[in-house]
Amino acid sequence: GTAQIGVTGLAVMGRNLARNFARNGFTVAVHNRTAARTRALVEEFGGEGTFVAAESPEEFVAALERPRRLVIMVKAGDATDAVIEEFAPLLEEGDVIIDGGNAHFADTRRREKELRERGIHFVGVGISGGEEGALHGPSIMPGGSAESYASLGPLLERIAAKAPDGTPCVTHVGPDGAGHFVKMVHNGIEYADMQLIAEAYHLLRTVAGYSPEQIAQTFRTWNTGRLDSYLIEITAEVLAHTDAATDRPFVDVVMDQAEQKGTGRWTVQIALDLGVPVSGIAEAVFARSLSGHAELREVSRSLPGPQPRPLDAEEAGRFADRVEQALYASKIVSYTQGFHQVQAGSEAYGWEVDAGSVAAIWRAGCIIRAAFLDRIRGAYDEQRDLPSLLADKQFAEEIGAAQDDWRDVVATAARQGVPTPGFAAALAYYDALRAERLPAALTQGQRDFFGAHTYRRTDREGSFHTLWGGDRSEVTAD
Ligand code: 2AM
Repeated sequence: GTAQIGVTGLAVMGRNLARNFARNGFTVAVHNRTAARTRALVEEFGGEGTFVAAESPEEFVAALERPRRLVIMVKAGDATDAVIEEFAPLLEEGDVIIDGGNAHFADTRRREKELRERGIHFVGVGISGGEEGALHGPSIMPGGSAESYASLGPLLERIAAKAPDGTPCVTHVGPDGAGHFVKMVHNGIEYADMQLIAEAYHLLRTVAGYSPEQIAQTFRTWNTGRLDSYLIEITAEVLAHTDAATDRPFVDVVMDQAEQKGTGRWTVQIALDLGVPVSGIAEAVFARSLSGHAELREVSRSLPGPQPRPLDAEEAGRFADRVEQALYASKIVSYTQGFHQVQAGSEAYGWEVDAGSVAAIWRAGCIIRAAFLDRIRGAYDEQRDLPSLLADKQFAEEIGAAQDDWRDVVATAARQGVPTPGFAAALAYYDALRAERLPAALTQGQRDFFGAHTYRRTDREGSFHTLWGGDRSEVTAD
């Protein structure tokens, strides 16, 4: 065969990815279970490059040069396993199967191991950027063996988004499931970013008394500063949009029940397993879930609370500035938590993920792309084993400078009855980390009291237990 890459599964993501490869000069074999989609792709977009349309799996495999590189773009889950089982028997040693779906990294680890035992490389690739990204340049997070990356990397570098400094937004994240893990955390951070922006909007609307159009303008201004990001930019677009049918702000006619597909939930589930405090991401997932409980909200609507009193124009302007500080500080915390999870996953699975490279490939192409990520990359460049983003001097200084306003915003929100779980959780994380002593000491005492779970002391090595039911003397445990 002559095709350097093949794509099977030609729904919109697969089709756009295939077109991206073709537009970058690669010969692309294309295949789909239902051949009509394959024909439609070549008919509509054949002029963009060189496609080899294959009607059967055998034809598809035969169209690929060796070692074969075969990208699967089907719905994550059983379909992925079905397609792997369809193609794996047709492949030879050294060939590479690439899963570009949103697989759970544990599935990717299982598939990688099974296929490795059959001599086939399996690369789970996180791809972010949606349909547009797939076509014009996504952020690409490949796992799998270093050997497979040597064969695949040069192709991915061509189709990936380019960061402002020109570097492609793709790197070999680490072995087996590392790519899908990092993509999962990316989505978790995305949930947190979106929740924080939503809280900022809610505060500007209720406390500052701004209209959606005024808030759109505020976000546009913020987008020229340190919050410069894709999500802030599209938020302004959404807020400025008017519903054609009612002539009302679009945001006022949309049902206020947020949905989710699952990657945010996975991030939190895995964080719980790894013992990583990703409280901001968790609050974002719970906020979506709470919004969807219509009956619960209905029966709670009459519960008492303060009536927010809108501020005058000058006060509102000052408040908006404080919200910007709160949003930025909370965002630093979200990324601190997300990168903690990346590093914890890397340690648990022996991936040796380079956090700075992860920040670097999120600078363009993906949903959380932001000027901010170049600063995170810089922090890790300066200190490769940075234990926490908050340990970086610049971020520590910035969050310190924001903290007064941040506290004021959280306090105002509580007083006026505006829910800000993201801002508040981020601030609690910050203060817990700062604390000289935490009440965890008391928790340990309680655990020892009711369950003889023992405790350690600040002044001596070892584990201890107090005879709470007896004379309350202390004994050495273990
Ligand atoms: P289809 O066009 O034949 O439905 C997204 O659903 C893409 O994945 C589609 O291209 C779809 O093919 C393909 N797909 C879904 N489930 C599949 C399966 N079990 N086997 C092969 N292709 C599948």
